[in-house]
Amino acid sequence: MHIHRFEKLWIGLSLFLIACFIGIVMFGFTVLDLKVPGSSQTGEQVNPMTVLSEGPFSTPGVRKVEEDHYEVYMVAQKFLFRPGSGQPLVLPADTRVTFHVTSPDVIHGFEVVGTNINSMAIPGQIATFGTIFPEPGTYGVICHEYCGAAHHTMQGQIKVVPKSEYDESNLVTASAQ
Ligand SMILES: [Cu+2]
Repeated sequence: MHIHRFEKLWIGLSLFLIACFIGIVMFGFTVLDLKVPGSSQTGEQVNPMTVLSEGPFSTPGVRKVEEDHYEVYMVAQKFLFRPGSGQPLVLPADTRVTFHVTSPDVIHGFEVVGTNINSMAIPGQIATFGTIFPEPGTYGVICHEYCGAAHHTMQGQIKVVPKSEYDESNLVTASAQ
């Protein structure tokens, strides 16, 4: 059977591209040890039916882990972020912050505009990631996964204040867990 040489060329290029894609994925999983969201080694699991009534997500907010390290337990739910909607979530600048985000209802998005913070909030799973806000300022938070009729209203704010002005009296105390 005669195959035109251009056709051979394109078949060859296609196979090469497919081999590259598979190679990159294999490289990521083996050498770089990347994980997909939701694999049991990475994401912590949580029961979406009880997440609002027990555990740290029943009292969402900011907790102090140690000096210069805070963590935020955040619930993304129809159609608000707790904390973040209504009143801004206040965090200190130039300080390590670890976010734990989950959803009790449907899939939501959690994006802090102007930063590289961009995660999904999946019922039953806890998305955990760390960041540092270098400068004081106000950041918008939006949901970027369509989650229902009022999805377009689902937004919040993060207010980053200088470390010296950070008021620790609003922290969620460990005993409230
Ligand atoms: Cu949403």
